[in-house]
Amino acid sequence: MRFDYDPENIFAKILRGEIPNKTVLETEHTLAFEDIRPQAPVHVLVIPKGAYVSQDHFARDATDAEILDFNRTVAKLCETIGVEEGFRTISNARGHGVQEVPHFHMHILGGRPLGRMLA
Ligand code: DGP
Repeated sequence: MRFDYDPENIFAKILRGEIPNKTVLETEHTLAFEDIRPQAPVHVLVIPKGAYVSQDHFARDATDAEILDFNRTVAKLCETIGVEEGFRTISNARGHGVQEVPHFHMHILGGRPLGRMLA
């Protein structure tokens, strides 16, 4: 699979500081910020700072340090953003996944019962 990263996507602009965001947590390789269209009381987006299009791109090509940092950041967020009673992570990819922003991101949703997604 070839992944073509568009450096003009909105999250690349957030990472370059060209548009504002409500940062929740920032580490060496990872940024977490509030989703602009929250679907739950807690809705945080977690993105790597590296240029990865989707989760499969990130998992294949990111360094071990980036992957570890990303996952530890998710763990830290789950302890601090108010989802002790449960949460859902979602990562949409490409057309069938209805991915709007072509920079890998993980949604963390919580703060209310989320309902069953899969039968
Ligand atoms: P998706 O690519 O479909 O997984 O969802 C992209 C999410 O990104 C969507 O929930 C809305 C959010 N979003 C889009 N533009 C911005 C923005 O400029 N700032 C922030 N904080 N979130 C954004």
